[in-house]
Amino acid sequence: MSVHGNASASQLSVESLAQGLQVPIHNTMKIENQALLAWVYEMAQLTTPAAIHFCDGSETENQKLLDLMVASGTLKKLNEAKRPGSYLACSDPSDVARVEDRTFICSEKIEDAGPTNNWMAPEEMRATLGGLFKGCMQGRTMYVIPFSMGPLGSPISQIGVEISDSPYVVVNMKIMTRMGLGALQVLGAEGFFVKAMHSVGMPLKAGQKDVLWPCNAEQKYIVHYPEERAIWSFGSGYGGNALLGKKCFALRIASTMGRDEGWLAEHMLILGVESPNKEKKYVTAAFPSACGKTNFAMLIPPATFDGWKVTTIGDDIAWIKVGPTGDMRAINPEAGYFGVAPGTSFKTNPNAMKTIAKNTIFTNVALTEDGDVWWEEMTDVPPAKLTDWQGQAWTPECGRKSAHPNARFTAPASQCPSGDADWENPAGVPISAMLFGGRRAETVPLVFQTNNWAEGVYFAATIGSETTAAATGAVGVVRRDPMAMLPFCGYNMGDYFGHWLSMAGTVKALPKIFVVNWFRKDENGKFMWPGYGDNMRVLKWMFGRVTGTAQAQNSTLGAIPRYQDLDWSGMDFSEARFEKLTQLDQNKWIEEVQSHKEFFSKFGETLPIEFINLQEKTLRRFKDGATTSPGL
Ligand code: TSX
Ligand code: MN
Repeated sequence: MSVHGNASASQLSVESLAQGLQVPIHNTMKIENQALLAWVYEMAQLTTPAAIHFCDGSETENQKLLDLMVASGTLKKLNEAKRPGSYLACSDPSDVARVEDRTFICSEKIEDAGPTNNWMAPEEMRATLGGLFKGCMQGRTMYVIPFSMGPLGSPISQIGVEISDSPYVVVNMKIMTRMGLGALQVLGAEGFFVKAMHSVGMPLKAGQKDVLWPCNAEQKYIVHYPEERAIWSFGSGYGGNALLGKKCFALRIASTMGRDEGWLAEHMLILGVESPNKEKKYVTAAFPSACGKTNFAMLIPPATFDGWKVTTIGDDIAWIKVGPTGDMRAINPEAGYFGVAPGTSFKTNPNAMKTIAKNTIFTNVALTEDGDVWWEEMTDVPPAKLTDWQGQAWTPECGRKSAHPNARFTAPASQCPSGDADWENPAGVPISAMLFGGRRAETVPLVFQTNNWAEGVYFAATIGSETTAAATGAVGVVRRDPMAMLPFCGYNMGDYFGHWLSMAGTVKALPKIFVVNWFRKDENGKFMWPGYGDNMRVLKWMFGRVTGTAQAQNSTLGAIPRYQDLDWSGMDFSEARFEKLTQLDQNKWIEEVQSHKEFFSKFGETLPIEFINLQEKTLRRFKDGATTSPGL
């Protein structure tokens, strides 16, 4: 029987699927969406699972799956007194991070993927994946996971359905998205959904014993069909490779939807800043990896900032649409935090530590003797004995890291103490400012406000971080990461820059754009700015720029605060040091702007002409020794 035969003579249902496929279906429910049922039918025929489970998203279902994985050894239950409702998963050592070299954008035309994405012709990729997925769920349960990215029913939200053979994926999607019956209800009989197909790529022959972390060491593919709005992921069970609502959908597919429909899907945190007189402004911020996005999203102001509050909407992704009044409205499409554990501590991020105090899934961290978790820099003094992420005995003297550097926590956003009252507002929050920054030891000042939208977009497109020895061997080379979207833009980044510029034509109240750099170093190689909570001083200045109360001086780049423009309460930071932290070195900036041209050259024809003009104008200003810029 095929889905076009008997089953389609009448309406498809979960029961008719079970009948047609001759596969047991756990957890039957009424599903009206015929396109969904037909797709599940087709995918089950392709992958031949031993059973199908339609996820309802209930607490009962969640606990059953957690118990199942504890019984199989995939999860360890943590000490209920110390870390209630929490679990530890340790992955295969070959499956610990996103695989960018195995990530593909399979648009019909190669130009639509652009110079920064891997591309393969859709037909060719379909043939490859058809072979890999054939029978790949043998001996496993196929989970059908309906989810909403964004609050249920919000006009900014989108529905997806992930099919996966990993119960670990289900329990993570339960935290990271609005998963289950609620999403199905929003989908309804006719609704559109993004198809997200996932397999760990390790079928089990009859009688074959499973491993603790199934994956495919030889073959990994993270594939996007932007025109079809479809995702196919094979061979990995980890993070963004497997939790397809996050990077694959909410960034790569959604950025393409945004291009087509006039909105933005961005790799940005969203936070609220509230003043003592309860005035509130929302800002987004894009930083490349290892800049502390989650820390900034959950920032706690210095004790002397009486009445100032920072509240968290999200730490990773923002979907931004033009609101009814012409402002930019942002939602966090996620419902949880999938954060890097190492480096997270009560010193660096108390709000994150409280968020992960319970109901959290940890992946690749170390296990303490009393059944709790630990990772590097969580405490000043490491425990005397641990079991490391690979299950080996660990002591502080052993010379190895106890947690994998990319170890993660998956925790419900609802548990974040700094959570904004409107973090689930279906209308989103109005964005007044957008911040862009990277790790730059030199050249880039602590902060500047760009002169206008186009110049802001230009500088956002040139942000980046200096490489460390570990990454490339070459130290101090700037690796540019436009809008922190280099690995996450689902289409040609030249077109993406053009899309950003075009927002000026549709948004009445454009956010102010700021460039920040928390990582400038002095001649001794020491960080000049203490960062963390003290970044509130910069946030307060930006708040003032938005509300019209903060002063600045004009510079070659835009508006830069003078010493007296920042609130220094409770802090000892000399004016001379601030001058050094914000000064623009003419020669370094000539080099910097010249290197923008080189970077932009890779985008060829698709690069907006405005960028070329701005590059030339900015370079001219620095070469002329101008200390001001027009247009503010
Ligand atoms: O997250 C960071 N932020 C943003 C916080 C709101 N980090 C950690 C980055 C790696 C994930 C930072 N590191 C920040 C920062 O603002 N700044 C720095 C650099 C720095 C590191 C240590 C010190 C100071 C600055 N220590 C002392 O000053 C004692
Ligand atoms: Mn991210």
